[in-house]
Amino acid sequence: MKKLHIVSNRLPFSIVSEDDKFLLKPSVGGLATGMKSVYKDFEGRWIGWPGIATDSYTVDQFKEIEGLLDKEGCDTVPLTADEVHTFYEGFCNRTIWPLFHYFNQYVDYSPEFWESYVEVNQKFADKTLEVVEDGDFVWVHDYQLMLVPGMLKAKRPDITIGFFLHIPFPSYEVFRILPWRNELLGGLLGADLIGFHTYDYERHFLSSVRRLFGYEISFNQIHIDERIILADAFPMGIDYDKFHDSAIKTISRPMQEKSTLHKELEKYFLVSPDRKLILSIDRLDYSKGIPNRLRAFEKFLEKFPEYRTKVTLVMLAVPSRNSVPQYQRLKREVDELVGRINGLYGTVNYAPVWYFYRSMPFENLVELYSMSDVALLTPVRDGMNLVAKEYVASRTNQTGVMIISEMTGVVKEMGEAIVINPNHESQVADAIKQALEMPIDEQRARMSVIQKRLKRYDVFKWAEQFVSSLKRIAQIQTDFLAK
Ligand code: ADQ
Repeated sequence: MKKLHIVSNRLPFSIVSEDDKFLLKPSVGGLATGMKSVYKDFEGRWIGWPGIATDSYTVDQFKEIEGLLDKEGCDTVPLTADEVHTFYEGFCNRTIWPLFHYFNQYVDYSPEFWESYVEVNQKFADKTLEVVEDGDFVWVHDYQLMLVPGMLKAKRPDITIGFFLHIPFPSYEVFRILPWRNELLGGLLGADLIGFHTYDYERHFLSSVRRLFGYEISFNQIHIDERIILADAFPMGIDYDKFHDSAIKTISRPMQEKSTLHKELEKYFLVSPDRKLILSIDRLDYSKGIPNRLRAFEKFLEKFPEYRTKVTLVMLAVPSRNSVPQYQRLKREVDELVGRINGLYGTVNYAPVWYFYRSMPFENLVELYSMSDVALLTPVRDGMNLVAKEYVASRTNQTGVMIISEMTGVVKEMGEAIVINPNHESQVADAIKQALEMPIDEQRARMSVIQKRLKRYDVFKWAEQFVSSLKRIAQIQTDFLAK
């Protein structure tokens, strides 16, 4: 039987040590959920990095960790602390991430970062080559591993390779800035199927292929000698039922069983029943437009004083990439803005912004989603944005209003939301007022349409459709060669 193997930067487990023993903690992220449904069916392996540097452990300790992962169907790509610095923090997060999110001014073009990217991608490819057998399928994920498809294809033309990019593919005028653009594109073209969240990213990619390499492209197929490569859009979904069912449980739980957070939120509404909550949740990343959002909320309080003391912005930011200077600066900027708004508009028993700089357990996330009247998501650039989908899935009574940036991938599936330009502060301020005043019937009419759409195309469907396209391209290729 042909197998399907997954290759991603991170394995779907993190390593924890307890009483001198190592334990694996499964990841609960969207990718892990979606992938588990496909790779178990195909008896494949998951190849990736376990998130720890080899030099922090003894040889025996690392072997023990590899053994644990092996039992879970995972093959480990070991990385040293130096490689984590130059490959992951370097080329991935200081070169590709800012460039692909249109933050030109943040891009670091250090050649040593690039060299490390090539070496580490080769490590991932070599580990995958140890695992694959004749005619297997391999699904490579994301911007950390764009050279892997080319490295695999060069050694094993018989395998069928899929690649999915979780971040935007920028327009050609931005992509061309990168000194190693041809190498990256060449690496991607080792794949037989290249997937993006949206048709726009696919179009940008095809345009770069045409302009840089001049290959023949018909519709979404690229022809290179005897090969046919397919580019397509697969908007990633979430585990809709998991969020929806948890939200139902959360709401129906008796008071004594409610979490501390839930009780605190209920107290907030007790003070005055016409109080409203606006929610925002993201990693603390400059692509997420957090300062813009705070400035727009400040503008809203300034423009519409009747809402002061009545509306609170609950802002959750997960610490992210702390070693990169731009992230440290962003953290300071956000701290200052929150301080300024709370200083200006706060009272003894009212804080306009509740700011949490930490990760939250799943249960609390669902509580916040189900208790917030408005979700305010203002990325200046975002491949998809799963938070928007999680909010929608958690609205069990179909009320709630989504304000979403037009620069996200998810906006394509949310025409019924209030769509804003995140750089237009007064437009966002007006959108907040519109959301707070939207009649319940209108909220329900809009929300129910989005819910139906997201329930139908969940993360399982997403994975299933990618894999069936991968099989289809393998067949198209075989038929083409047989002619
Ligand atoms: P991210 O940039 O990480 O993902 P997103 O899609 O919003 O962005 O996913 C974030 C996830 O983290 C969500 O599932 C959310 O619930 C969780 N999360 C956020 N804040 C949290 C907190 N404080 N506590 C706990 N959990 C929290 C990248 C791309 C996106 C793309 C995804 C998937 O940048 O554009 O949607 O991959 O392809």
